Amino acid sequence: MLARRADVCAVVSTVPGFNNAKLPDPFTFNNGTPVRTKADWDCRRQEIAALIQGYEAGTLPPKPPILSATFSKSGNTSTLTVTAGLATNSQTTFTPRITYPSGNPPTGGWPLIIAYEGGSIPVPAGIATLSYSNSDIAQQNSQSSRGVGLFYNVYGRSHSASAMTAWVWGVSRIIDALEITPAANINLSKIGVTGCSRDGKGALMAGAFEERIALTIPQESGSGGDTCWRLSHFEQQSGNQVQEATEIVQENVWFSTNFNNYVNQLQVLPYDHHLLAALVAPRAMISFENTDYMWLSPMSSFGCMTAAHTIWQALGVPDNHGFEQVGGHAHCAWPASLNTQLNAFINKFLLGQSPTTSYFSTNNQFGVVSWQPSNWITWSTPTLS
Ligand code: MCU
Repeated sequence: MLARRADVCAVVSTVPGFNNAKLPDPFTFNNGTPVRTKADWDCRRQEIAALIQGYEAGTLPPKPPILSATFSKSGNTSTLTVTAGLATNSQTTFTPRITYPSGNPPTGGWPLIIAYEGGSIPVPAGIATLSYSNSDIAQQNSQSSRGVGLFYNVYGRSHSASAMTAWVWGVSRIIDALEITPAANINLSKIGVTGCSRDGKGALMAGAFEERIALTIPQESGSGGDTCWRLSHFEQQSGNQVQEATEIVQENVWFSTNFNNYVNQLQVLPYDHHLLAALVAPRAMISFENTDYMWLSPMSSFGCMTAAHTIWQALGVPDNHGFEQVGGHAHCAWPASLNTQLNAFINKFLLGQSPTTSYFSTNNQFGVVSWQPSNWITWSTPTLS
């Protein structure tokens, strides 16, 4: 783990005057100086995290003063009771279920996958699964869900956090709870997170902002997830019917109300979602996409993750970042053809094995557009010392 350098990192939530129609350079600080070392990257990472909160996610509150947990077990299913809040009159309790494998736990406890709304991937043997009811933490039905859910009972209905940011807060409180609950017997260095579609967007956010997550597995997260806003806009302009920022802010409450101010001027955003994914690095991530649904914005996800991959390359761990994009299955239905890639990431990063995780591919079925890297990626990738 790199040393935290918040004291010396110039962290701001906006960059006034920024203007770039191409993808912003991961390796240049807000003030124009280059990112040369891994310690520089740690600062740059903090810059990016603040920008994403500033423009589109709202503020992610830190660990609150009230945090307690209890654990009860019945057969292979157990309940973790998490209480978190600011004061006794502003706290909340939620009770995620954990399903354990049978048999004896490995030394250090069970690996765990936190699955947004239960998840949609086949979890292999030997891994515990926590079913995370993220929609209870922050509802996501329509615009009417703004400020509704357990998170807002603590922080108030008008808190700036988007639903996805509130979900990250809930994941972090679950991990806080596991830390003080040895009876749960979870290996805290072997925690993964997954979710599909809207919950895939959320799983990516959790991996980005919660550094205790070892493996992030967004599935068919589409626009607002492992796609870039600028690339989705280009797809739409070119004739693909994809989801764009302008639509997504009207559909639901996944983003802060502040993001409404930027959806028609994406070039002023000093980040795009290649830098959201970059927050996960050097930790492991593999995202899965489905080209049968143009709405998911397929060129955008491949291009965006290709751009994000340069950060893992710069950190010397390119095989910690995978991407797989196929068709031939319904939205959020898992295609068995991707079991090898999924299991490789789980085996390596949650089960401590040593398979290859060099998986990054697409079927290139991008409708009327194609991915032209030189139109979007303007940086050369350094080797960070
Ligand atoms: C791909 O995720 C979303 C999509 O962004 C929405 O526009 C649509 O309404 O719902 C998708 C989803 O969550 O499907 C389950």
